[in-house]
Amino acid sequence: MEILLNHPVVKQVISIENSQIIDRRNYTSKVCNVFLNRYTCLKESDSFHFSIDAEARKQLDKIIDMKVQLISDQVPDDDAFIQFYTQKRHIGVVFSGGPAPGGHNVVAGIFDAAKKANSENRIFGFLLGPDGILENEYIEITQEIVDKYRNLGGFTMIKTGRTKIDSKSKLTLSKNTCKRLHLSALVIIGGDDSNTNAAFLAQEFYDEGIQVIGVPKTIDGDIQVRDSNKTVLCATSFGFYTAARAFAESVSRLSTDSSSDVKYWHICKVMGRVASHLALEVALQTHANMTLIGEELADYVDIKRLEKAKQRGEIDYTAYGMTLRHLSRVICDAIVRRAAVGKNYGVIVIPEGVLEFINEIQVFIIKLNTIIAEYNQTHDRDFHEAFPQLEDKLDYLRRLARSARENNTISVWNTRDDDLFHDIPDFFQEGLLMERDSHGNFQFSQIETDKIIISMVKDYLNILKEQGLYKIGIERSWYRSKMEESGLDADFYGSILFKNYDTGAYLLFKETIMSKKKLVQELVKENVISSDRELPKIIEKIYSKSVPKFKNQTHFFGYDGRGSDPTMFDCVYGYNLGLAAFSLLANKATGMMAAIKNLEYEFEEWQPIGIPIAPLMHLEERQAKLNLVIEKSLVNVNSNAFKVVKSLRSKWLAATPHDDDYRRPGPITFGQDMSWEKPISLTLNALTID
Ligand code: FBP
Repeated sequence: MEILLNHPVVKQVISIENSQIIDRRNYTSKVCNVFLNRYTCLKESDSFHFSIDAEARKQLDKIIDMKVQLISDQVPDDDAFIQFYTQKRHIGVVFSGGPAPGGHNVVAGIFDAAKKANSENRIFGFLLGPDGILENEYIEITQEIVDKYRNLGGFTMIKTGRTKIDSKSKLTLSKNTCKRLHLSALVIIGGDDSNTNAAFLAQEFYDEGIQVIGVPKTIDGDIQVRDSNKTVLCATSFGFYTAARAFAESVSRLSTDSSSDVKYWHICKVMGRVASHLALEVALQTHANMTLIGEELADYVDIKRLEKAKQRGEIDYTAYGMTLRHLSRVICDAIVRRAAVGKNYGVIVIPEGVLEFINEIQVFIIKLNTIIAEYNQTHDRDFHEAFPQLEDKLDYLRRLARSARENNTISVWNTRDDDLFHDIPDFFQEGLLMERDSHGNFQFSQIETDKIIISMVKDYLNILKEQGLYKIGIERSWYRSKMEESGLDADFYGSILFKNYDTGAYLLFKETIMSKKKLVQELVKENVISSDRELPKIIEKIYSKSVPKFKNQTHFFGYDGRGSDPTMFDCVYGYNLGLAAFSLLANKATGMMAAIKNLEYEFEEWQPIGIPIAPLMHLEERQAKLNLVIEKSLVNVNSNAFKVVKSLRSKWLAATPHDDDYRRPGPITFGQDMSWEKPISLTLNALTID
């Protein structure tokens, strides 16, 4: 064995190094022009305004009036500036929340810029996310460590975690750690909640002179910053594009497979906790047959239902918003339409957060969030510890509802809620009652959204099948040739069997012919065969071909794409964010988010900036309390990207006899000489159409 393992070929093929990884490590990112200069400074801009929340002014008074800072190379010619810029610093960095491709490059950017300013600067990486700060667990980031992870995915260098620094004692622990390490600055690389945290830390550390800078990270793409005039300051977070491309590649491969063996519907759930940005980008990248966009469902109005109610002189409020039942009907309609042209296969993309936009589910999520949070606030034990099993939780809910009825009090959970909740499958009940994350967010990735939707779709397809409305269209030329081969008159039988024999390129059996028995009855009725005669074999064969079998495969694309090596876009974006973060802290900024304005345009137009975080905050209910948080950006249904997807929806559904319109984005590639691409949604949204 030893000899085999030491064989040079064996050693080579099982090595964890390969040319791709080596190329990635050796690649030096392009930098925005300002960073070519030895020093950078900040120019305060008065062009951008925010409407400030009164509570944010109250809680974050020390950092609320900060302005957007443009990073510039027009540095002042004075010693004090140079002295501060180049002073010896200890900088802490931490990843917070889910991994996002490009994160290692942010650290590399901070490291390179810090060493360029002063080779004695030291960078400390807190381990396992904010827990590392609280518990003073860190490593010193060296040149060797940085070079090992350059342009590679994951947050493996120092790992990550979801702990929130949200109490006085945690703020104090964090301050102690920073002081112990003599940190002059802390950089938090995280999502909306982590940047919210960064603002509170900046406020807390302000008097100590410890600066806090945030960096916009999340594959979800829901940190987008616009000022009150809708000017885009940050078009997306780093990591979004890589995850979208990775998901798109898998979805595209499934489109290829599905249109080859033509027997499966692939149901692809893609990550994105609430916002559907990832699903939208995947739609643009792949032209999957159907893509649900949660934000659109929330705006849905059932006009027919409204009109019916109007005739009765009533207003039907339930017509506003989408129900699960209606959503399953919409999906069935697409499946039935494709089947009618012989396509009993396809690909559907479902955003993991879609349930957030479904009326009845949203109500359950809000109510259960409140119940769990209230329980945790009033009891010593956590709700999930107190009620470990589903039955225990259901029992608690039942008691809540019963007590409200018996005491005639208004409760967040009443007997109607309880009855409705009991009608949904166990696994879904379990999902809705699952533990919330440390920020009180519902964990959509843990719920089998696809399974819930597909089980309803299957039920309804069976009904449509029984009604004779779900059938596979039979290609006219195939039908003719088979009938001719059997010596039967195609036209004679055609007008008896099919409802569209005069016009259809794909022939659909009449709705009344929904079983073999009904087929025989029809032919007997038309005096084609006598009741004791057998059905001609070829007619039986043609009929069998028209009977749909709905077969599906479900897939979840999330953690795989999140762990992908970054696209060139995210490598360069991440690295420049790191440089911007250092520039902000070397210029005394705090409570700022490093960002790149004009990300949606050519690289030459990228403008590194600092965005004040406090003015982005608003009050939101979390864990049954109103909290200041950065607002998540959802898909704008008036954006160009959404409008393009909406208007090409029918083309991509391809419920026509023609070919499907699938797009192949191809794999994420890496090469210095390769032109690098950016998200299609960003490009579309940047277009101004008069
Ligand atoms: P962040 O917002 O922290 O970047 O995480 C986003 C995300 O990847 C979501 O898309 C997904 O719903 C969630 O994290 C999964 O969380 P976890 O990693 O805790 O399972």
